[in-house]
Amino acid sequence: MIRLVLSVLAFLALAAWWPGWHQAEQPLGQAVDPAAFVAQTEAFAARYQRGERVEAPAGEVPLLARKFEFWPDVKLQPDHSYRLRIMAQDSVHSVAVNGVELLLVPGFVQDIDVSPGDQLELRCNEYCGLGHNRMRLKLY
Ligand SMILES: [Cu+2]
Repeated sequence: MIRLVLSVLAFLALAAWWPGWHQAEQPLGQAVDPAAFVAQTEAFAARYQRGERVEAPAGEVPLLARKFEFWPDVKLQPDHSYRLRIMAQDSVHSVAVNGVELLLVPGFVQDIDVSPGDQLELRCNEYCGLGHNRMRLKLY
């Protein structure tokens, strides 16, 4: 009997210790009203559109990840810092930049702070369809 108890305890101890069992769920970011965030991003893009690109003033920049682009096509000023606020619009994507990768899910906004000198090409690392490989955005 004692052996059975000990082996059950050993099993439970191993299970508790085993990597992955207690891994925190990947944070999804801040829950938002998706339609409101899309509207906010569209308003931002319309306001700062300069020719082909959107020239963002320093501060917060809302972005949408969707098949197969990060939108709008923002151009950051090289001597300013920004907080990118990104939400997936149509399906699950991800954003990888500067060695950080965040999962993007519709309805949740992920924040990424970027500074001058960072290597700033956003890319999606979550396969999202045939145009997935094109899903990149150079920010500066
Ligand atoms: Cu993708």
